[in-house]
Amino acid sequence: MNIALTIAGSDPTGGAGIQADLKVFHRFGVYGLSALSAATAQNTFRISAIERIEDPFLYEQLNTLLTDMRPDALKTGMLLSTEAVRSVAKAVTSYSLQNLVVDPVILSSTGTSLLEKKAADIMRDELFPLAKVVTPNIVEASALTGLSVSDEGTMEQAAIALKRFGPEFVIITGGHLEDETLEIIYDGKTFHRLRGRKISGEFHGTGCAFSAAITALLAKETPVVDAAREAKAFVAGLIENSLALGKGMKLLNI
Ligand code: PXL
Repeated sequence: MNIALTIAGSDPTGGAGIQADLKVFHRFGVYGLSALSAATAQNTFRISAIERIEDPFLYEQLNTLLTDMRPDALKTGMLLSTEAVRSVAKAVTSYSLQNLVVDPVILSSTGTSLLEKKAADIMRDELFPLAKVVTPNIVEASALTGLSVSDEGTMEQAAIALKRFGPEFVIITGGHLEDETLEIIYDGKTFHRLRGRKISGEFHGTGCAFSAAITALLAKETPVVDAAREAKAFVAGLIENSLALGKGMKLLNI
């Protein structure tokens, strides 16, 4: 059985974070491993507190897992701190891990910071070079490049800028654009564009589900562009079937 690893924060709603990633891996028939990088207290409308996983406990989790099992692909979500970013880079390098998907989670959908400012720069400079795929949304792409990313042209500019940091593929997700959804995939030579119909509403965890689906598909040796296309269709299905279980954002029915 193929194995995927998520290194991410806990989201008690199950809509995002490590819980969502594991559910997505399961849906794709991939065995899910997980290492916790932070914990949040949250519901569907707010994050009330964040707890750190103090260094070196994240590395301890990774080292112990990886001396035993080898994931075919892995992803990062909320990492919170510089120390966590560096622990992931160290594990990926020490164990020569392949198929790293970096979802540079910077802000929650409710606006809480999930990555310290300095850690965002370190992630871009030290983790992006090790990545097969990075999946910033337009807000994250803006923070990581200093560009104001808001349309197809600026998404392309940001993809070119982020490719220079060394990932094999940059996928900028544009679910937050005005009237359509657009993902731009860039491999340093060619742009691929995935367009979709925008479904109105506030959905929690779409970025996590998208990057987790790509990770699961990479674990099964799917090529990146095919994986992105399939992941997008998967997330669109989750959005269509989303659940209003709480008082705030809708939860994906993973
Ligand atoms: O959707 C980004 C995200 C990732 N990881 C955790 C989160 C959130 C958003 O709330 O809580 C743990």
